[in-house]
Amino acid sequence: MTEATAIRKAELRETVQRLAASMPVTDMHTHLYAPEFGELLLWGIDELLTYHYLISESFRWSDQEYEKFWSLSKREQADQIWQALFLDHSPVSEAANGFITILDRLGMDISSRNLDDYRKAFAEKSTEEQVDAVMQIAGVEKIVMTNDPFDAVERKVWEAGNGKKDKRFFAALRVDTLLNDWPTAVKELQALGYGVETSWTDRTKEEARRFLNEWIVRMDALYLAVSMPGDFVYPAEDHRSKMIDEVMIPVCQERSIPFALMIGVRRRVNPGLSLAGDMSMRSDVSAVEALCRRYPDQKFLITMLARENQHELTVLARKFRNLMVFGCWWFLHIESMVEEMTRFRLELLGTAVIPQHSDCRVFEQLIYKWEHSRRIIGNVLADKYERLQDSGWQVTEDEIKRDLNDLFHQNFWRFLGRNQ
Ligand code: HDL
Ligand code: ZN
Repeated sequence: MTEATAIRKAELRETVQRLAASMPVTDMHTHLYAPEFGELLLWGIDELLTYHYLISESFRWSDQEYEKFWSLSKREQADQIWQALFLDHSPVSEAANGFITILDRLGMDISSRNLDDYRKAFAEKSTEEQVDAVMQIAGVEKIVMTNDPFDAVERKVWEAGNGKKDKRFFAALRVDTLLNDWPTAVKELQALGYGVETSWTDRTKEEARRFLNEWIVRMDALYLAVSMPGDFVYPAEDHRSKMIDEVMIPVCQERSIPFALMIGVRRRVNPGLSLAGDMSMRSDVSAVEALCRRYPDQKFLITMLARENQHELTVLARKFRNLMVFGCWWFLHIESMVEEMTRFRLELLGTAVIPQHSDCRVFEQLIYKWEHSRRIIGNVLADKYERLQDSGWQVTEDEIKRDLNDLFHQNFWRFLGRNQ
């Protein structure tokens, strides 16, 4: 080992943080859209302030009727949330703090606290300019969307052949309705010309497979995705197991794409909060174990929502190489949980994990979600490299870059079997 390539211990942490802050990212699960998707791409101050995370937090300070809030304009809702979470109380939550990070990195005068000035500054940008600026600041090179053919607005974009114009954006085919609301799926599929019926006939299975195949091809979908309630059990004598075994796995195998399961949501525990009313719940990791064992040639991207499931899921990933654990999802995308999960994931899996995705819904969120995560992941990595150095193992700058590139980009594309 030449002296030149070894990094002195005193510079190691700074080197890791510098590289972690600038390593290009593939954000493998978001609710963002390419500019071609028009109104589906959310950005700007009022969308940021009415992010469902902030809506639920603002109600902690308000006894306003839910209906009253929902009857307000988006700007009025944003004003109300700004007052409650930023002016009346310090913005210390991850989502509120993140909003300030966004304003600062976009060059706003944070000391003014003048929301209308911020609105004016944002209004000077076009959608394309904001998308380019945010991806550059956040260091995000590639974005995987969440794509639902049952969404009429989105379907039009794909049918017009505009879904794949921006090469920075990739599709994931979202199949929640097929798994979690079959009666509705039957109606939607029939309306789209697929000969399915509620009863599980051979024709129904064939037509459901045709639907998935056609949309995977149309979108060039990187993976099939579903979010599952925490009470998901597998195998079971139920619709979900039949849909997974007889439709989804065969199609994923045919198309050689992973199946992503995001497990542990309990939808609408407080219906008055709409999208902000979902809750997390402990899930059964043995369902994932059963899938990975039954289908050793099928790749599974898995994330779970309950903190209590994280260590067990990470241990399971040691047993199944077709299981790739990803992200600190939703209520786990907070600094304390990202720190805790990243630490034991590296300690149990080395760098063979996808430590983070953003789950962004509003474009500028990329800035804080990735800045906060990069800092934490870099810090945990630096601890591990320092311990190696104490034992005489000299980590080089090239090796740090390789490890960070694996974590932020290459592990995902390698798992897909695609080079990017
Ligand atoms: O189901 C999902 O993909 C979740 O990420 C939900 O969209 C959730 O509402 C969310 O935005 N989490 O960050
Ligand atoms: Zn999501």
